[in-house]
Amino acid sequence: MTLLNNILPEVRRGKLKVLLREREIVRVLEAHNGLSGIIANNACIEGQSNQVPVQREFDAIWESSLTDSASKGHPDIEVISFDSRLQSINEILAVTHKPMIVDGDTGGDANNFEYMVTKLERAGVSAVIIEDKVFPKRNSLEPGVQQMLQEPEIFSQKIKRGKSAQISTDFMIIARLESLIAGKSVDDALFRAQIYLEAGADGVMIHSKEKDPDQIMEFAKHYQKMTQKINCKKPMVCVPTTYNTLTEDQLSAAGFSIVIYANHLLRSANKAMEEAARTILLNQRSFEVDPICSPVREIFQTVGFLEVKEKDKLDGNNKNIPIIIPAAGEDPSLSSILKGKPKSMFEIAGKTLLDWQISALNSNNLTNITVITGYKSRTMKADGVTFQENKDYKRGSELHSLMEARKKMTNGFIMLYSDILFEENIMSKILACQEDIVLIVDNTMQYHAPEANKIQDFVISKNKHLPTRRKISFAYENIISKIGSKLNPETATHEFIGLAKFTKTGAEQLLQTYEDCVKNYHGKLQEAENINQFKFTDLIQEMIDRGYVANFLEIHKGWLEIHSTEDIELANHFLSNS
Ligand code: SPV
Ligand code: MG
Repeated sequence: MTLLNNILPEVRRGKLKVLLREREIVRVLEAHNGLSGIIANNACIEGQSNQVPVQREFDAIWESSLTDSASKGHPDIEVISFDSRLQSINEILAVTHKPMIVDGDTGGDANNFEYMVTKLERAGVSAVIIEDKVFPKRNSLEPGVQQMLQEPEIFSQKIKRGKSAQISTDFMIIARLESLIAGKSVDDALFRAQIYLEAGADGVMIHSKEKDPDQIMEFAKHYQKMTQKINCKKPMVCVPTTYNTLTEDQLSAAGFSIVIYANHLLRSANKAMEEAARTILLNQRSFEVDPICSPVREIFQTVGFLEVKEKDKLDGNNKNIPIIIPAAGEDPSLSSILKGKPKSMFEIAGKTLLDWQISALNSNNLTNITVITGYKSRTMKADGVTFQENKDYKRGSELHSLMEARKKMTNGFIMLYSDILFEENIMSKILACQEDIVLIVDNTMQYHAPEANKIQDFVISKNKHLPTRRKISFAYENIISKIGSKLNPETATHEFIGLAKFTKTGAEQLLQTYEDCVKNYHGKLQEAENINQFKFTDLIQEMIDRGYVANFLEIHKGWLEIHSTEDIELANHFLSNS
């Protein structure tokens, strides 16, 4: 079941009347189960008409007695119970959002029909069509079958009872004229049509099994006159299964408001199934049948399995995804303030920088936090985190500290610089990203003069999108082409804030690239003079150069890097008031 087409019954029910007001002709396609329902609901073609782009789709769904019965392996003789029909109807309603017209066969007797009306109306069906034959009816298309018409008075009484049983004004009861099917005249059909309309029918359906549309067209012509005469303009429905050379435009011009393609999904599936079965028998393998089969993945797509997979992936990715905070280095630029403490232990507004980070993570249900320590390792304290020491922190960059926790990265992780404060919603935004590698970047850097002595990680986006207030950036544009602290700030589009997420695949790519660089490179690499100085941003640039895609998620506020006394003052001010 796909949740894409979710709609409440009362919202769907009224849609047919709206369509009848708005469209020249309402185009309806048969469905007999959930899958065919999704196909009827979602089928769409796009093209051009007089240089104007057009989109064409079906407006509504026909729940056919012929195809519902046939899909259950039964003949169309009212042998399938209404409960079983209702099950198919609900199956289709559950996965579609377009209005549905139900083929109600004869509707049973007046009492049966009242129950049918209330159940269909409550389910969200927009209309039921009942035919003026005697129960149990026989399908109309087969020649040589004896067709028993119902007395018009008895049938109109059933219509009246149905109309009085419905609650909403949305629901329609359409009377189906079987005169031509039973070998009677156009006049008989017209005579009955008038009686049924006067009994309260919301429209009529004229049926024929002839290839030649003459009788149907004649009926249509006289129907217009008759409805004018009795001042009762109600929609006319046709089912051009046999006279199918007429186009929708021709039918509309003849006065039809609804055209029903009544059995085509079942018939086409039946033909393909027969052929597939025979082809396998013939070849004793299924290879030859592939061209007439949808790929399994297409079915998965149709029924929402790929959507489920993505959601699982997202949940799985984010379910307590490990957070790794490399906090091993010393920051000599703030030594006078830090007074020998690691920066993470510096107190701002009554809490350490690390505790502020932990709170923002915990409020996003992220509790699997590893902090890589180095400088003054033993003074690092916080509840609810794992400390892991990088004894060799002095020899290398923050990247090598990060890699101390590589065992925790394999199923995906988030890397967070130890010196940034951020609002909780930034973390929820990155959690919602589906790309394999996502770096959070700020797009306001060009409004600030570069700070002296501050090392900033600049980013150039692939499309060099310079942010302006009105610009919308689309997901596919959010790709990093360059990253590094030595890029010219004037050509940079963003600044990396020190927060990045890797899925399982992203982490695999990162680790592979890192290991390859450590093993094979000793001299200068990206902006680093040697492998010891190889930074996180160098590794990302190396990955980009190797063809991996690093995406970015753009923000313009909600974070602060603690780098100077001004930053500390600012943070104190904001956090004291928060
Ligand atoms: C159906 O689709 O079940 C119909 C139309 O009633 S027909 O089969 O042409 O009678
Ligand atoms: Mg039928």
